[in-house]
Amino acid sequence: MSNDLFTVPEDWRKNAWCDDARYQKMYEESVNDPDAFWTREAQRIDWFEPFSKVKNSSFNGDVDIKWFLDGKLNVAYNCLDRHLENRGDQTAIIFEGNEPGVEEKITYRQLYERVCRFSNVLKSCGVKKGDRVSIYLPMIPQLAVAMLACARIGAIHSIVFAGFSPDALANRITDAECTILITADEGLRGPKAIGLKEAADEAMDKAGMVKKCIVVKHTGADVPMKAGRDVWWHDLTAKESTECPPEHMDSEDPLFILYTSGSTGTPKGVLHTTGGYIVYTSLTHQYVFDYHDGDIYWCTADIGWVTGHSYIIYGPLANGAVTIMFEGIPNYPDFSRFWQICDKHQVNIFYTAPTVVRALMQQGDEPVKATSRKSVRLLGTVGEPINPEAWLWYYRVVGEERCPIVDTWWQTETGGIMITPLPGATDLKPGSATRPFFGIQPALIDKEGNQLDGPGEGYLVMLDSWPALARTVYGDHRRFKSTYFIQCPGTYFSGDGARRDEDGYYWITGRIDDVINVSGHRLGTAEIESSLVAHPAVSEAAVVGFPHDIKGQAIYAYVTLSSGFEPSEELRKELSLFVRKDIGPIATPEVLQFTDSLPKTRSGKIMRRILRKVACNELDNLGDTSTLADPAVVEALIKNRIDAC
Ligand code: 6R9
Repeated sequence: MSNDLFTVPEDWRKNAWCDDARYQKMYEESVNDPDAFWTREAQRIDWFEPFSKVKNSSFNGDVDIKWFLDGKLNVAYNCLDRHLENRGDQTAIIFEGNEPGVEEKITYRQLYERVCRFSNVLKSCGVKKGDRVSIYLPMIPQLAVAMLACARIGAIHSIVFAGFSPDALANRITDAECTILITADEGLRGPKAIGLKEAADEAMDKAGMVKKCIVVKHTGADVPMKAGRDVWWHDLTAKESTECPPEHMDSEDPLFILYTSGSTGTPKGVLHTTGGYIVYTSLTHQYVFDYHDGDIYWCTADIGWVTGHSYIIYGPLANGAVTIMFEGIPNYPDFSRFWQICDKHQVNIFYTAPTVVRALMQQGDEPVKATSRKSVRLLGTVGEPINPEAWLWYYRVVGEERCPIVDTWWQTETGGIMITPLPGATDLKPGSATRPFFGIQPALIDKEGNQLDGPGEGYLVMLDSWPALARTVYGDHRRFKSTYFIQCPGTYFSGDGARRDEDGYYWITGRIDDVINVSGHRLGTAEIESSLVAHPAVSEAAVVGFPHDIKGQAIYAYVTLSSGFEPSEELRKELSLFVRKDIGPIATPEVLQFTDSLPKTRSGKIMRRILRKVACNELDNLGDTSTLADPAVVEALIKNRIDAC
């Protein structure tokens, strides 16, 4: 990967929450004396009743994980009520609509009142502590209100990304046994309106168990309302009071369920609990993003993903931050939109995904340079490995070499950021998520389960628990154990591969099921993709392995081209040679297919499983394709596939 080192700028070292000496000291304390560390850090949260013990957790046997035992608290209280005295009139959420010019600033007091009102609505619909509530909303303020209202009354929210299909929604409603669904008439994504109520109706027909559907009037589209079941959000809230006492929750009472797909089976309902989750998301939000009072913070994720849960809503609001919720997409009305929003709201901290960075990079520098971005002082990425070329473009063009980049590695299951630079403490290497956060003990293991010392490459595991770790898979604790805790007994198995270099920095190499073994040489798909996208003609690339008689596995590369380049036999040869030169002959793609787009989930992750099936000609068995953003992409891939098996 890249050998460049970007040292911590002097002003960052001086002004950040944490310089390197402080990082070392706090990290050591966090692993050597976790009781002292977490007892202190938990004081950032207001507890109705103090906890009696920091943790009681075991990765063996039945895998029982408990943090801040017997503590009583409420997450909505921590995100709202406690801020009213000192920052009631401060903005909590800046809503930036799909259309430029549509915006709303919501203060902590206003948010508090709306949440209380909606908490009373939920109660009058019969929702009680422990009940599951399904939420299928676009990125509008009511989504934040609905989540916090659930947290306030002790209901467990299960948010389903508004881009998911009716089938996906129905499955999630059924799995979590939700009798309440909250949706909107329509969502807006750039020039398109998405018929959410229509999709919700189809899902409710399938799932059957929904008794009440609360509908937000967002675009005003005419939607059918089923008598006795469907009710308007504004009708219900109008009648309710703006006071609602927060439920006293135990630290280990569930806060939310969020579905995530793994390499096998149906999506898992990952369950997070109350105390540990809010302590950890608040702590990471402060240190990783170096959040100071008054900063304007923007995470571009959708709240339908864990990144939005932890770093648009819970972490930032627990810290009394100003957090932006953006409804639209990066290229509407044009490719400058993100940077225009940064200028308009004077954003200081900007957090997005590598796929977005690459898509914007493909458009060249002009859309970025047309804006100022002077307010921005920190950039972040999450979701997949960022190739050094994209990192450098983000750093040079977007951040004008002034803003550190925090490449944050974590997962739905981990609840919060695990491996990451701290901007005032960590020298950066493009493509590396660098070092563990406080309390996190990563290790690398080989195929036999032996722990590796020093530099090396292996499976990434965690040796001990941390406060925001998921506690179970909803309704299936056995699956929780078998997915994460049996591969290397006594550790949490992340499913990712990683390399550790001489400085102890971690480089995530991708999901371990993405490793390709060519003639006995292990190659990370990320490595080859990174090489391909370094070529100016390549916009995006995805590689998979397919069975090969002699080599065991060979490499099938799917490539989308940058504008101005056309597929040709010459270019195909040139790209193969380029990778061969960059990594070595072993990494030369056997097959290279040009394609207009890659199959992606709606959160932008490339669905390699489908690419593997296409490469292996297993076309009658593509598996679950319900999470695809655009199913038409797969048809085009199949039509143009190159037979090499
Ligand atoms: C937060 C989130 C988790 C998987 C994870 C890994 C990949 C996330 C990454 C990264 C390299 C990073 N991933 N962040 N890979 N560098 N900074 O994305 O959660 O949707 O559950 O995905 O994403 O493969 O295992 P989730």
